[in-house]
Amino acid sequence: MLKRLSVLLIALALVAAACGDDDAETTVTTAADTTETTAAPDDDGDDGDVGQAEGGILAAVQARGVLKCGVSGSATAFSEQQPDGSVTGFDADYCRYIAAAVLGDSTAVEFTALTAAERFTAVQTGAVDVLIRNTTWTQSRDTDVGMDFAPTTYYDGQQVMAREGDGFTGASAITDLEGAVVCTNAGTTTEKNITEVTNQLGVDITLNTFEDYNQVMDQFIAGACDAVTTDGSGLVGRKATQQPEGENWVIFPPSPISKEPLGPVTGQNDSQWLDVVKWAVFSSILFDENGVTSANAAGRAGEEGEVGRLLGGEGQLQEAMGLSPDAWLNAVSQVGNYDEIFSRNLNPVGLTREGSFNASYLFGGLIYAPPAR
Ligand SMILES: N[C@@H](CCC(=O)N[C@@H](CS)C(=O)NCC(=O)O)C(=O)O
Repeated sequence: MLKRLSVLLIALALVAAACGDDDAETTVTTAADTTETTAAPDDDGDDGDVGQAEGGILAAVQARGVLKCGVSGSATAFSEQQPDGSVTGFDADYCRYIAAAVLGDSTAVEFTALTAAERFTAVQTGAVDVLIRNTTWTQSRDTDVGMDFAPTTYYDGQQVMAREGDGFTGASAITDLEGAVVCTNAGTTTEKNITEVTNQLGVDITLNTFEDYNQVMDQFIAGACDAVTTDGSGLVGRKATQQPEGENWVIFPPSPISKEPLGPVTGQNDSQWLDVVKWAVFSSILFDENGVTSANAAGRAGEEGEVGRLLGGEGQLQEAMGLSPDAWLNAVSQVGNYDEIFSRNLNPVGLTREGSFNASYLFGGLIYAPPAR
């Protein structure tokens, strides 16, 4: 049933600082803040659902036939632009998973490389439909900055990387950074955490921030930074790909200085679209829990119960959310379940699930999805 909703859009005021970061003083006024919404009663007599109106992002993606996905493009193993222009990685595969679910084609993705500082403005302006870019779920981003967060796909935490030759080890502490030049990228939780933690500990560092992480690493390799800091996964990826012969980079402290739950992001107040992105992630986790893989999904479609429902059989729920019954079948067949996506992209740089928060709850981790029924 079509919902009718007349929405008077008063200018969407995007007062984003030049770097578009998420500091409290950067006010991003969202449609919801400046909109007078008249929800006309629709045919079923309710008030109409804000966010499920005609013209939401789901309808736009279906009409366009392409998903616009914002990624980093230079985050090792998460989203890396290859010389031929293709984008590989864990985050890139989640873009493909959503495209396969919504459009039946995992290749129907237009990737946009975004710096950390650009990313939320890109969501607000509609330049991307979804942002999957090592993005930490925080209170201010979820509220003031105008974002909505899908479930966490990677539980991370911030650490520091420095040279063993400078006296650092994997057991080093933040206090060992006294007097160091520490570098990171702008518009991140990273710069705030390191500032807060060093202030709390009374450790004197010089923090230099750059627009993108390639610049940060160039400065580190050139010796202009004693240490770099970001999400642990990013440091592991950079060490695996950029550590020069004869040098040993060490990552510390053993216990990260912050929580960085990373996952897909949509613009706030489009709950139908958020549901699609959310359940795309959940379906990939449920397939992992149930041993449904890219190789066996088609053969398991006739099963009774949760697996059958997810794969489009009797009792399927995909149609009710605006997708085709075989949405998740297409996604898992073309891209794989959570474990396949994780292992394919992250194992090669040394990131593994076992014993980490990213293990399934069945093995003591935090990767858990609500039931599909
Ligand atoms: N998770 C943090 C940090 C995100 C971030 O920028 N991470 C770095 C390291 S993984 C990155 O994506 N670098 C790649 C780039 O700058 O393109 C946040 O959401 O603010």
